[in-house]
Amino acid sequence: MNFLLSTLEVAKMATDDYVGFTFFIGSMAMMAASAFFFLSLSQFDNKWRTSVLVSGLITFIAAVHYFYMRDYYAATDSSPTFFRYVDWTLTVPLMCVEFYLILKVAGAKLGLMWKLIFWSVVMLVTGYFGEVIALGNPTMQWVWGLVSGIAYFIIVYMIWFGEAKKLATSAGGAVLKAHNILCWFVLVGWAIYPLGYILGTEGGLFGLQLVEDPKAAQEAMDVVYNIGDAINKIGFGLVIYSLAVTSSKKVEA
Ligand SMILES: *C/C=C(C)/C=C/C=C(C)/C=C/C1=C(C)CCCC1(C)C
Repeated sequence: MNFLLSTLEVAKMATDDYVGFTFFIGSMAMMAASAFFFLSLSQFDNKWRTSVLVSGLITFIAAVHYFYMRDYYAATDSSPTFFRYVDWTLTVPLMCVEFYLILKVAGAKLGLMWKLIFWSVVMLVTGYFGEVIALGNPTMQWVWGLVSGIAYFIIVYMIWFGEAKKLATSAGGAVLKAHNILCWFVLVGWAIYPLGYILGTEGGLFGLQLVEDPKAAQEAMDVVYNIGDAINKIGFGLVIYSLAVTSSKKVEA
C-alpha cells in the first residue's frame, strides 16, 4: 500500500520540483553510500572498523529518513520538519562520536565526546524551537536561531582550537590530516544549514524574511538542507574512509 502510494506520487513529480528531486536523489545517494561503507568494512584493521561502521550508520539512518521525508513531502506538499530534526538528532551526535573515535589514538576521553554531543543537541533542539514552536513569531525565531548558532560556534571552537585540536596535533600524521578536513566540513559544510534556516524562517535574519513568499521560502530551505545533508554526511564518511584506508596495514596499495 505504502509502495503503491509512493510510486503514484513519484510518477506525479513535476520536472521543476527541486524539493522532490533532491529528496529523491538524497535517498538514493545515502543508500548507496551506506552500502559502500558497510561492504568496505572487512578490508580495515579492527581499530578503524568502528569509525567506518559509524560512517555507514550515519548515511543509513539518513537514507531511512529520506524515504520518509520524500513521501511526506510528496503527500502533503509541505516540509517534513519533524523527520528532518529526528534524523539530525541521531546523525549529528554520531558525527561527534567520529571525532572522538579518530582521536582515541591520541588518548581522547569520553568526556570530550559527551561535550560535543551536548552542544550538538542544544544546537538542534533550539533550531527546532525556532522552526516549530516560535512559528509566527519572527523575533523568537531569530532568537532561537541565534542561540542555536552560539552552540554551533562552541563546537567549531572545540574542534578548531580547543581540546579536540590539541589531541589531533599530538596524534599527528593521517589523523591530524583527517581531523583538519573534518574541521572544514563543520565550519563550511555545516554553515549551509543556518543559511537554509535564514532563507526559510520568517525571522531567520534579524527578524527579517529574505524570501517573501512563504511557500518559496520553505522550498528554498528544504533544497538547501538536502544539499547540506548530502555534502556533509557522505563527505564526512569519505574522510573517515580514506583515513581508514591509509592507516590500515591490511589494505594493499
Ligand atoms: C547530517 C546533518 C547535519 C550535519 C546537520 C547539521 C545541522 C546544523 C549545523 C544546524 C544548525 C542550525 C544553526 C547553526 C542555526 C539555525 C538552526 C539550525 C538548526 C539550522
